[in-house]
Amino acid sequence: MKEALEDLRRKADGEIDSAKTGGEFLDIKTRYLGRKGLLTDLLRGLKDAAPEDKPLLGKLSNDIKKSLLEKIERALEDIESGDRDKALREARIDVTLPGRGLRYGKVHPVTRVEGEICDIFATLGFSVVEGPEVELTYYNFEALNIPEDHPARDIHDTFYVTDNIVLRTHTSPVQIRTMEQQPPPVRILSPGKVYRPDSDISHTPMFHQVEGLLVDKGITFGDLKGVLTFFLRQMFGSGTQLRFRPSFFPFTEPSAEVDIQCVMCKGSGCRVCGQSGWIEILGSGMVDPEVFKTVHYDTEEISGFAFGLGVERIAMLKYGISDIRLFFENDRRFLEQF
Ligand code: 2U9
Repeated sequence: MKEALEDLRRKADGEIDSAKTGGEFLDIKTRYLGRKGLLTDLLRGLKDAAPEDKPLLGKLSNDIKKSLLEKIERALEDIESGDRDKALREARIDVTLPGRGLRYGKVHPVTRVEGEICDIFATLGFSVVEGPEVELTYYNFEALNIPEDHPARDIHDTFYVTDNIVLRTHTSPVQIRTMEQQPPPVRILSPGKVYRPDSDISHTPMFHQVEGLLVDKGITFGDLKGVLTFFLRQMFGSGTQLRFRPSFFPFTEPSAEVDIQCVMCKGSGCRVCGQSGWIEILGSGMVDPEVFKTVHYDTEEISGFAFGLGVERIAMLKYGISDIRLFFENDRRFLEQF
């Protein structure tokens, strides 16, 4: 039996020496040391050995088992760490490579144009005020002399929250709230989001307005013309030609819409200006005395003018954008151009 054990050790050592892959080593382990393995088989014959040989044979078979196991485990560990080294070598990081460039965010074009508008009026002493976007119908309509049956109050033109609460359709309620709280003179600008149920190439259900209000003793239509001419020439260039057209708004009397000469064709007529050579840019007028009465301003003492403009419309003209919806799609290819 001793020879059989020594034989087995030699054979197994030989196989271990020539094995290469993890699979081959595992196969040797099963074949020699497994439950039905060659060494296990031999050990079954130990019970028939002479009693005086048993301790020696038992020790020898244990030594063989231990030595084979050690060799196989060490070989398997070497293979594993070799695989690890290879994987690490292949996944090597070159720390000298330049990093991927960071993509910086930028101010949204609408926010940028809104800021430019406010900056121009700030040079004329206007200060910015803000107010709620969810507004009472009193401030959005009644206080602005917009009658109960006016089409602007229709559910097709206004988002109603309840019968007397709306999403503001203009920023004018901010001016009413300001006048309620302070006596004249007033020289304010109210920029912000407004809401109207409209959606097409030139309308979105939410857009941005900037409105202005100037109230003092002796304010005339001449002041309105001077301030708006200054603003538009700052915004679109000192040579910009303007025209004031009579119009109507419930909250101003008289009222005027202001056109600038088309920024695309310089007045010769194109698709953008509908061949007229002019583009409507803002609405304005002298504040209607009815509006002053609701805030208890003395219409014998003071007068004022107001104006309103759509920020997206100005941004579209400034940057030559033909569809207002592009501002709100958050497509980086669009936004990165500004
Ligand atoms: C008070 C009194 C009067 C604000 C005004 C306009 C004319 C106007 C439009 C421009 C494009 C709205 O965004 S738009 O569709 N606005 O034409 N807005 S006068 O008049 C006021 C405001 C507040 C107390």
